[in-house]
Amino acid sequence: MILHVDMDAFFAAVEQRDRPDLAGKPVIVGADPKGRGVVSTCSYEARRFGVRSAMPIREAFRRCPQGVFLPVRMEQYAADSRRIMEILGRFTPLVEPLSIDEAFLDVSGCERLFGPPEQMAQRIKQTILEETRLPCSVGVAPNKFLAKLATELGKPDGLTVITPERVQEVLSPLPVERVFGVGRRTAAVLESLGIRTVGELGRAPRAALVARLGPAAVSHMQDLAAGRDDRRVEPHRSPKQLGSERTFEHDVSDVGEMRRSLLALSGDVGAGLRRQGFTTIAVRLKVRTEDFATFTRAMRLPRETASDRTLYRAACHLLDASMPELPVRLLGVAACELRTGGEPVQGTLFGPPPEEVRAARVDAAVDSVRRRFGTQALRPAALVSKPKPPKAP
Ligand code: TTP
Ligand code: MG
Repeated sequence: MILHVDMDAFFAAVEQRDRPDLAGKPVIVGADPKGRGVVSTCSYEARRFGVRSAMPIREAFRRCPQGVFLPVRMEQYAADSRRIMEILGRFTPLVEPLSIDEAFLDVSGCERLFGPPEQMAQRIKQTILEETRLPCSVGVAPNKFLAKLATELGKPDGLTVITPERVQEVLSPLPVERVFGVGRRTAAVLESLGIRTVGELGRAPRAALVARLGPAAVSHMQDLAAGRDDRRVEPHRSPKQLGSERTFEHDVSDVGEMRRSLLALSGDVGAGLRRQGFTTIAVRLKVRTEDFATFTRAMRLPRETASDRTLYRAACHLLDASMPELPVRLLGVAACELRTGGEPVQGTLFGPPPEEVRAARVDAAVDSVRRRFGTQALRPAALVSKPKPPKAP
């Protein structure tokens, strides 16, 4: 049996816990409501007004002007996340964190210690609530896909069990979009074939689907539609990527300004990699243009790196190679193929080239200054804003 745990309205719930006056109120966490960023998440009270994650924050303000808008306090959420993952680890070592607020647990064989899975799920919910004062939802099912689905069906504050006998009964009536990997475009193709529910998808003749969607996608979808999913819980999987992105105050057409932004973003990503002991072998650039069209471009690097400068160079290269339609609204840089336990960069005969060694030394020095004096203490000169020209006498 697999158990899936996902915190309810995570960032917003942390804010409501830390400020009891916000309990029961529409709380929206994200960017400045007058600015150009997006909603990270919102409380269930705000969801009644149609506010959703990733919605432009101004749209959220239009839908819910009485909402309480708060900035993201990532360090606090990360601290709560660590506590939650630690609690889960007391129940089984087979915990696979999926994101900051969600994890799979393989609970096969835990019955002797914690009773049947449903009882264990109840204890997990209760322990998390007692120790962090945050609500979560739990799903219990024979595999990952169904466990995550069970969590979603029960939200918020849910505990949903899908037993093997109930799989078809639960799956059949659901819209096809609930199947992982079926996005809007695939759903439209399926609809044109008269397929709207998971049950219809499971029964549809394979050949007709393959002609429109290709064999790999169809096998995947029909497996899930039948409730088949044999992915294991992988406890020691490291995160796949680490990125940073920024929405500009004003749409930007100036390439110099875009590069300065890439320099800052690469610095964030590099510092994050080094802090967590990762390197990356690939870099991805994300660009969102004025009309909200979003695209990404990635490249592999000749060798693993955690250096700001190497990340920055790759990001610039990707920007030059894919000059987007201007103006640009958002830029993001991500290290997208992380490695752990990489060799420390050394100047050996067959080691990395001298400029990489120098860059690593600079990064290490910068990191140690920032640890002592804060992240703003040292920045590339290009990012230090010029002093305002003196006023005319
Ligand atoms: P989710 O678990 O997707 O959402 P949630 O916990 O806020 O709400 P629920 O699970 O009850 O539906 O994401 C976890 C956190 O990740 C969320 O609190 C904020 C952050 N997040 C973003 O910053 N941007 C996003 O687009 C999404 C989906 C989440
Ligand atoms: Mg959640």
